[in-house]
Amino acid sequence: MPDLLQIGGITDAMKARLEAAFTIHQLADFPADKITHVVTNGHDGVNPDLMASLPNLKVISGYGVGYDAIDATEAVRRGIVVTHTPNVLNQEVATTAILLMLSCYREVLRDDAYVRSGDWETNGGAPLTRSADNQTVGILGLGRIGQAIADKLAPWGTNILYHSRTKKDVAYTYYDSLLAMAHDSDVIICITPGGPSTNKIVNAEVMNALGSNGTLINVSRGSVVDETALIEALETGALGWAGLDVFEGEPHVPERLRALPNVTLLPHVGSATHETRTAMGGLTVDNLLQHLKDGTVVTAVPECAGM
Ligand code: A2R
Repeated sequence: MPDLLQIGGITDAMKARLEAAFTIHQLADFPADKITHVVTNGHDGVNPDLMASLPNLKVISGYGVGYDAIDATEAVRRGIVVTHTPNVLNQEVATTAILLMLSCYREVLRDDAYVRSGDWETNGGAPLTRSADNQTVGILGLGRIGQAIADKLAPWGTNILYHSRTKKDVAYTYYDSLLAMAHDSDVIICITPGGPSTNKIVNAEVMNALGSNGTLINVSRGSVVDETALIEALETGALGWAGLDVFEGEPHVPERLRALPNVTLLPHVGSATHETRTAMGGLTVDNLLQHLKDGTVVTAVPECAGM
């Protein structure tokens, strides 16, 4: 059987299908020259030294849509196909983005604490919150997931703006400047890929433009937001609220961020439901098994599309 290197965790269902087709090796001990396939995830990816040490590697199958932890250009140069799991997680990540937005607007964490502490009984009704209806939401990255977010927000009477590198054929308002979009938005939702081109593009200037009544939601990658500037803006009130599923040095989250009352923090669970992870795991394995069968894959990353 061909040899597969497993990086990070996989589900029992993935393991069962992979074991039937491959000899699975773990990072602690693997025969570098025999490995032809790798299964990994968006967080761990494949580091450059490891890629260089696997002379017979043919496929890297990523469990997740983001592949910024894999150097796809270098993989192409080495003749390695990289795959990911687009589309099957669009709805789930969109739900997570909206969950964070609603949590910020309706102060879900504050009010939950209000009930649990007994304050409701002692002090009476909780302070009022803000309506999430009829807001202007700027989507940073109107791709597959960004579009799903826009679709889910439409029934809320939302005015949708978006910024991406290219204008799309959609009815929403395009901004070629993120800063200008931030000026005009009540909420910014980040859903671009990570990597050098988006590194810290949500900077202090963008947060100031979003303003003290503004809300920043990040379900993309921690690297997209300047986290130090974010903490500063939230502490001073230059930015009103933040809902974050991803962090610069995750799973480490700075103490100053954890101490803030105006944030909702999630442990990178954008796609983490049983249903969606089952679909993602299925596609991750399909890519590997199809390659064994006929040398093709189901969902190559764009850089590898022509291989
Ligand atoms: O390249 P464009 O114009 O199609 O825009 C893409 C946009 N984008 C950017 N926008 C502004 N500045 C950039 N430097 C930049 N780079 C990319 O992000 C596109 O609208 C969007 C990405 O959409 P998709 O490729 O369809 O990705 P998907 O499946 O929506 O997932 C987005 C990310 C993943 O890479 C993970 O990091 C995360 O969501 O789960």
